[in-house]
Amino acid sequence: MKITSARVIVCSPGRNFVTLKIETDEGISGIGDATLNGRELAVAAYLDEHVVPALIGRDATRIEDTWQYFYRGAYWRRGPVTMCAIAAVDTALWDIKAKAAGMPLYQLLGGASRDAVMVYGHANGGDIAETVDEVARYLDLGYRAVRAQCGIPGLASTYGVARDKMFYEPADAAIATENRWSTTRYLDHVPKLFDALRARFGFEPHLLHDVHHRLTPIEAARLGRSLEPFRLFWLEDPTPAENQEAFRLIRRHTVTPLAVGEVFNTIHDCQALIAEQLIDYIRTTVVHAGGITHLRRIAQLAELWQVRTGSHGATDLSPVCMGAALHFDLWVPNFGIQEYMRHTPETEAVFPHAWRFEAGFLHPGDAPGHGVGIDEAQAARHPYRPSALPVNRLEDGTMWNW
Ligand code: KDG
Ligand code: MG
Repeated sequence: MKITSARVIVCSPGRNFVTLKIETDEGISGIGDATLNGRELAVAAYLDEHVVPALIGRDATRIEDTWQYFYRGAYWRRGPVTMCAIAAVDTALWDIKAKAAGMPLYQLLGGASRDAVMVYGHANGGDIAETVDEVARYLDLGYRAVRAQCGIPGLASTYGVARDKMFYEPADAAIATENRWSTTRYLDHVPKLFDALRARFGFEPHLLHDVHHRLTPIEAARLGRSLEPFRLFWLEDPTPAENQEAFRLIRRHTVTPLAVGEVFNTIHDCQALIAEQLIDYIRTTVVHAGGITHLRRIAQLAELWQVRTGSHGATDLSPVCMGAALHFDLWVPNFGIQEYMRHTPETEAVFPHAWRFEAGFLHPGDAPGHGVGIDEAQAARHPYRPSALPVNRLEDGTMWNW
């Protein structure tokens, strides 16, 4: 089966998405997500200039060889732009192979390891009372696991707290908006939030929290310890993880489970964290970590060390990534949880999909392939809009991590 065309489709149905569509001489086509939030056109250009010309005429069934070709062949290994481009090719080729086999992708991977995939939703509010009410809303929708983020007294805005509750979109301006941050205010406030949540809902629902890379290792250790009475499912990205050794310090001080990896793009980024059992959940996902082919390697390394998967699934990961991730999740033996942020109705119209939500779980559906399509006429109605993620400064103006 030969690849006859490969096209990059950029659209913005409420937010930007980059999609690669690969067509073959047997009339079977597949799509892959290549969205890198705030840097979308860099990946689109990488695909157009350096990947698409080399795809034409290749055997669409040689997924592993194609992965190696673009990884080793670039010479400049790793990095988010390269790995997103490789992921898009890889996802589209798995989609094609599964369609050719007449199977849902999870069957090709080895079949279902569970009935459905537990997901967590995002509850957030300007203050504790509002966040508690939002968690209640998610529990009413059937969620078993909810991430809770809350405004911090004295800070005008903070990560994870949205104007539009169901469809949080942080990349909201062509030039990055500037937020202000105070670790002191944050560290004092977060335990109060989880105290209130456990008082209202007890210990049955899983509760999660994302620190979004904002603490130093010792501050992260303090937060982890102060949250222990509230038994979080996980504490995410407590400190920037390019310094993997930092997690040894955090681990020495707390048994709060840790989740890391949404900004990682290869197995090398997480190798020490996994092999030293410094984390409990690895958050790499299909689009940012080289597609199904590479994510499978990461998950299998993690399985050796009893680290479970918890793939990133924010709104900037398109429904195409979500569909592929759900097939992966249904199969992967060491599955933990899947993040699920709902997409807007405009996005859903562009990307019709087979997956379904029921009682806090998602199932990828049984359509052949990954079960997500693209309506190109709908996509054309939503042209690209420049939009950047915010930046963050300390109260004295020092640049900080957003
Ligand atoms: O593009 C950045 C977002 O994907 C990120 O801010 C979301 O941290 C995030 C999460 O856990 O969903
Ligand atoms: Mg996160």
